[in-house]
Amino acid sequence: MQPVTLPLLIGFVVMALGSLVIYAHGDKRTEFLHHTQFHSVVPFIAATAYLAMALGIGRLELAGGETLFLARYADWAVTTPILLTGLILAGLHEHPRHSTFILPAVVLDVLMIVTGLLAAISENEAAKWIWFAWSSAAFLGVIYLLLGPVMTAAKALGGKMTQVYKANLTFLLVVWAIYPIEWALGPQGLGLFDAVVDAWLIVVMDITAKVIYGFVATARFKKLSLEDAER
Ligand code: RET
Repeated sequence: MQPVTLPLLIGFVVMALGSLVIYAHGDKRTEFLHHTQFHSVVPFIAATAYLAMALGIGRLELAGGETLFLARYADWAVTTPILLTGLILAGLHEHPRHSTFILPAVVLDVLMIVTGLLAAISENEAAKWIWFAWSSAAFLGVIYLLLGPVMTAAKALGGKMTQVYKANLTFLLVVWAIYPIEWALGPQGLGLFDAVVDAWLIVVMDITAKVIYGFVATARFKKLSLEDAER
């Protein structure tokens, strides 16, 4: 077994169990069930990606000698929009135009992941950092939407759901901000640590962003009454 396989197998097991635990523990009331479903489906998708990576599917050998896992970016491209949609729906549940807030956030988020992949596979140093900057610009767009327009609309709706939005948003922003920093320092970027350290760091980040965040986020809904959901 290659050293990089261990964190990938651990990722598979923790994500698979995390998905079950979040579903079992999550709120099943109709008004909150979609949050429980979102947060249990996210680690299920990640478990699938970790299984594929552990089994060696979608490994790309780059010109610089590093290995890139395509499944990682495929996982992020699908799961981060689900996480964002869940977060925005917590803030804007009863808002008549919540989808107009979700769409631009999801589009920017997918662009962030796709251009992050382009940065990772760019052989030219300048091109790599141009794509990194472009991906970061999309990330800043997502942050702006969450802290600006979505926050304003959530505050106008008021109620305990807005408190849940604020708490989940803080957790999400802190964890997500680590990804570009880790990427820039790791083998895809400045190369300050190797692929095995990279895989360990990412599995810890992914478990925090998906399983711990998902558990905490769904647990917060359990404390709410149905009136809180209706505002
Ligand atoms: C990359 C590199 C290019 C610059 C930026 C990035 C941001 C990635 C983020 C990923 C979040 C992933 C999550 C996964 C698990 O749930 C692509 C690393 C800005 C924010 C939350």
